[in-house]
Amino acid sequence: MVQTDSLDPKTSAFDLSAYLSDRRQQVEAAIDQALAIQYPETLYEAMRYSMLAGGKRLRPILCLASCELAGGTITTAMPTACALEMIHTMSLIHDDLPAMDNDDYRRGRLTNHKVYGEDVAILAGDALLTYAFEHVAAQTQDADPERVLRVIANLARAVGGEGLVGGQIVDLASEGNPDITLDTLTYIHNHKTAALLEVSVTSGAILAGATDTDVEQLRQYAQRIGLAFQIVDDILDITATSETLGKSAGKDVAAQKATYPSLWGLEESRHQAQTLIASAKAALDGFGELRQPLLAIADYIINRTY
Ligand code: GRG
Repeated sequence: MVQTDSLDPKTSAFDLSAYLSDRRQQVEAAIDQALAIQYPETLYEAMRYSMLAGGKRLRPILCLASCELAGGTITTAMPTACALEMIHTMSLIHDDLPAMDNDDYRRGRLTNHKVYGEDVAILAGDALLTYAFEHVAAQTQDADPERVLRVIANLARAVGGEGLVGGQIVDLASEGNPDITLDTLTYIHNHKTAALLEVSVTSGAILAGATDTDVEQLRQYAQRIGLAFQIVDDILDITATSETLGKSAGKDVAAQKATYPSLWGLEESRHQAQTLIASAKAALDGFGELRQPLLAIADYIINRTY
């Protein structure tokens, strides 16, 4: 539901910042509870260190919003929302390792391996990944088991060789080659970034029992915001500071990575991202008032500063 406390009392317009702040609080409380395990101490400390380090919580919020859009509840979607953040966070932990992007800062603090060592960071990532699936299977309430099974299968596909892992390996193989084609760059980002955003949106809708047609419309929305999100990420790597980003800025140029700005320039990259956001919003035509959060999140993606 679009809650009345997300409406600006003066204008009755949708108040995205109140909405995001409310959903972030709910997601963080659920993550805190899901990870309230004490032993083995170092493992859970490392998992909680990265999971509770802030972050925009975009993937869980998209999942909750699309579940509500399709007539479901926050309670039904919350275990999947938390699982999405566990998978996203484990991918950040592994991405920051010396064997991958080799980064010292993430979400404004030292990376997981800098604090706990590479061995523990790898295992904390592994534990988050596997726990994510257990959490969806064991904790989802008030949803037909067939829907839960579909969500688990879609999640696995979005994360594996046809998703994040596939995108990451092509990305690693392309490093130091600023001449890769637009098709390769788009493959990398559709898999590394857009796949998880896509499954965040479709999972919420599937759990709520949305029709196949509605799930497809939402998939169109998600694919477009997913690619726009990455174009903006590439732009921010050039235009923002490390302090604002909470991670090292300027890494793409330093690693001689092909990016959208390196292929198109900054202005054309902004234009392409704006076009994608407009067509993402158009994909929601016909969903009525409950599409307000997803429309506002699309605008947030293009206007974000970190
Ligand atoms: C998933 C099994 C498995 C392994 C990981 C390392 C790897 C394989 C994939 C890399 C995926 C990756 C790091 C993609 C980048 C996605 C991206 C744009 C992250 C930044 O997302 P934000 O801005 O971050 O939403 P916050 O911190 O706000 O959550």
